[in-house]
Amino acid sequence: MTKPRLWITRRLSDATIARAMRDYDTVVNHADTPGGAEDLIAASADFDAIIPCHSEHFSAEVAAQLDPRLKIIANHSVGVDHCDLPSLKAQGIAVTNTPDVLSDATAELAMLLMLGAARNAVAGDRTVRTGAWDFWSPSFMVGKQVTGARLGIIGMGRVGRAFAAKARGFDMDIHYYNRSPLPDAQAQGATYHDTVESLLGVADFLSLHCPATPDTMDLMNAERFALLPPGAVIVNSARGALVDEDALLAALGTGQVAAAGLDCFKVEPGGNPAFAAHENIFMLPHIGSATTRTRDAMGFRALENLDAFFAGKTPKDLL
Ligand code: 8YV
Repeated sequence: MTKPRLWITRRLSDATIARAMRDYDTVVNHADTPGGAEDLIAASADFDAIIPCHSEHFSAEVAAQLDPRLKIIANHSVGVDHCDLPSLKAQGIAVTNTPDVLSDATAELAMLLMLGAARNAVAGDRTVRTGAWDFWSPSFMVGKQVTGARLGIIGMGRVGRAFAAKARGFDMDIHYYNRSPLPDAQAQGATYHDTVESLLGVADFLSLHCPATPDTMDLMNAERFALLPPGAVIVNSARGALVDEDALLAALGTGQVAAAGLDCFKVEPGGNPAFAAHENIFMLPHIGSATTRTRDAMGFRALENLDAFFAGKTPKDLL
C-alpha cells in the first residue's frame, strides 16, 4: 500500500521526523520558515496530510481554497486558534490537536513567569550581568512572595490544573474561574468563582489558561485590571489575544499591576516593543511547551492522530 503523503511545515523534533519518515511519504520544511497562505494552499494539492504548528494560519479564506486531496490537519499544538474549524469542517478536512502532553511543560513555564515577575528577575539579572551591581540594601529589589498568597486561575483545563498542582507546592490559596465547577477530585480544594469578576477580586496572582476565542479576546481589559487587588501579578502562558496590552501597560504604570510574566503576545513573533522599557515585565518568546520531552510527545501525538485516521479509525484528538 502506498504511504500517505505528509507535509511537516516546521522543524519538529528529530524523533518525530524519524518516525514520520518511517511511516509516511514525508516532506519536511527544513528551512523552518512559517507556511504562508500560498504554501498551505499549494501543499493541499500535493499532500494527504499536514502537520502544522500554530505558525500556519488556516483562515476561512485559506480553507476555502484547499485542494480536496488534503484530508487531515494534525496540529502540533493544543491551541487551534490558528485554524478556522467550521471552515475546515465544511471542506471535509479532519483537524486534530495535541492536548495533555504539554500541560506540565507549560505549567512549569507559567511558574517561572510568576516567580520571575514577582521577584524582579529582569532587573536582577540585568544588574548583575552588566556589572552594575555595586550596592546592596535590605530595601533593594524587594518582591512579592507567592507562598500563602491567593492565586486566581482563569481556565481550569489541563494546563490550569497542572499549574494549580505546582502552585500547591508553594502553599498558594487557589481560586479559579471556569465555565463550570470541577468535580472535587479535580478541584483539589480550589475555590470556584462563577464569574471572572469575582475571581479577580481575590487574585493577588492571576494566571491565564483559557483558549483564545472571539469570546476571550481582550479578556483582561482596563475594567478588569481595576478589579484586581492593588499590586497584583499577572501571568500569561496561554495566548496574547487574551490581554489588552495597552490596558496592561496602563495598569503597570499606576502600580495596580505590580508585575507581569508573559510568554504570549498579540504580535508573534516579535512581541510588543513598548514592553521592553518595563523591567517589571518578565518576557519569554512563546516557549511554554519547548522541552525535549514535550516536543517529542507532541510530535508523536500528532502522528498517532494521523495513524488512527489513515487506519480508518477516529483520531483520539479529533476536534
Ligand atoms: C507550541 C502552543 O509551542 O500548543 C500550543 O497551543 O502554543 C505551543 O505549545 C506551538 O503551538 C507548537 O506548534
